[in-house]
Amino acid sequence: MNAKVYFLIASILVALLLSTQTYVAFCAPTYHVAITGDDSANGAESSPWRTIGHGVANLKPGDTLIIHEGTYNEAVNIEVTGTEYGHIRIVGQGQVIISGEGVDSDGVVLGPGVSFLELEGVRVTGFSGSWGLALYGTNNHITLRNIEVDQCETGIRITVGNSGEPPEFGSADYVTLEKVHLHHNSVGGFDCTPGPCYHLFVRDGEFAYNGVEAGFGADGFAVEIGDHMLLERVKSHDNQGDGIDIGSRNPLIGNTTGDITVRESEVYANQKNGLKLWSGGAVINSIVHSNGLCGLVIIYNSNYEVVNTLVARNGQEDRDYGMRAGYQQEKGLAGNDNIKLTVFNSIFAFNGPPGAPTGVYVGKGVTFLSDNNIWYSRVEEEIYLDARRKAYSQDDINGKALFAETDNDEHSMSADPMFVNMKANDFNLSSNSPAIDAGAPVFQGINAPSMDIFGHERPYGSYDIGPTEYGSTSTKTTATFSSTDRRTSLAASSPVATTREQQAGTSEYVYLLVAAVIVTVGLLGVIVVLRSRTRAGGGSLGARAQNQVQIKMQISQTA
Ligand SMILES: [Ca+2]
Ligand SMILES: [Ca+2]
Repeated sequence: MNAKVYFLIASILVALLLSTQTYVAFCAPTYHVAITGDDSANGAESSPWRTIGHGVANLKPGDTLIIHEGTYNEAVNIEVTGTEYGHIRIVGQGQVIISGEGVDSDGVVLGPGVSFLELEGVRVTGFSGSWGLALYGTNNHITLRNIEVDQCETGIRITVGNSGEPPEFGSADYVTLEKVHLHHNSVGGFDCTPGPCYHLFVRDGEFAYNGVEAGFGADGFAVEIGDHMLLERVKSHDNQGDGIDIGSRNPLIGNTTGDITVRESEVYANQKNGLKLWSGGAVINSIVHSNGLCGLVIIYNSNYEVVNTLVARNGQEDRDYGMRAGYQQEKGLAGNDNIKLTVFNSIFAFNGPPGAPTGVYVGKGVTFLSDNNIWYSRVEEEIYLDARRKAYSQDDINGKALFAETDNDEHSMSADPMFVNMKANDFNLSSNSPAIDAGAPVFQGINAPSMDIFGHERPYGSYDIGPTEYGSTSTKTTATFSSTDRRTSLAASSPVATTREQQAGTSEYVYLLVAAVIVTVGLLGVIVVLRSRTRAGGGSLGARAQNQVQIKMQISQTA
């Protein structure tokens, strides 16, 4: 290449790099909002702004806005977006409350197209007729961390539009909720209606006491359409509707990967069903108990896995099943004639009162694969297989009649799992529990998880049945996202399943790599120019170029 052209290109690249990305990555300012501030100030720590809305409107990619302790009585419309290398961060310090008292609009809104943004450390409360926190659509790479939303109509709403219709402003992708607590909202806790939500990660969330004033079945956590979802260490309880309800109106059923995982989670005391999966998914190391209707509901055609999970004491009020798969009445968008359900190392116990239907209902269209489970709900009708129009009793399970007829449950049993104190909701295993060491390490090619619901190492001795591993106390250091723990399809998407710190670290790494390459190219350009000058005896253009390079190199060293 012509040396001068080479050098010119390199110089332009270096200049562009210094003027934009460097600024974003290393020089982006931090602004401040405080209740003692003034919106005509400059937003510095010593002269903060007064309103969050004004502060947010002044942000650029890479900026951070610190909200200082206090109650802010305003709706916050966020219309500025970050970029891949310049996330916008809005961070509450101390107890920050965004109050909707007297405000008649949604509380905190990420407008259409707002992406690469992180919001953390705020409580949104009192937007009583509106959504507390909303992503209106076409939002991606959003992290919500340490957020509490209460006393609103819906806690967090993602996408805008009516159920069953396309979203008004597009989908939401790569949304992470960490330590989000949504409670006492009058309609629902978390609601992605109409959706879709793709790549949704929820960790350490709590969804409780939502919908209690609505008088109808509002769920703690609901996604109407979506795929690639991971919920871990989530608690959804005491909601008026279902605890967790995923994929209820998914028109892509049959085409989705069913890449939905709920693990190390607790779903209990919801008025309606515990956990409803409409379009595939895995339930691992989880507890579903004391829900008014059915504990675990599996509906449309897809693959489902239930592993090391406990389903207990559901359907007491409404005489329902512990689990039902492919229930005939649940028809609608898609079929229930081709469901694959694999269940192992799990406990189904004390579901339904005397006189209730069977412990578990398995529909005609379900390919049911089952082993190393404890079935202990109904003496005479433990498992009903609709394809055979036959209920299997506890004697059929223990006497191997079920195994002889179906090839299932060779190593399963009907026996009291011996919880420590179920009345007090303590579902740990007693020392004499038959669940201890009675599980399998692998079934149908699916590995048992290498930790239990507490993050303790599994197995301890042999694998236990249920979400806990008796006697194990050592915490796994890599508690989550071990590819061996997870389903293959989810492992394939694992690069996105990172924490914000990891994402930021990756972005910076990529940025530095790009910078290093460009600077190297620039240096090569200098060398080529210098060598060509030596050969050619120099020239005025070369001398100017050399000066430019020297100046730019000085800038890059001090940037
Ligand atoms: Ca529901
Ligand atoms: Ca064990």
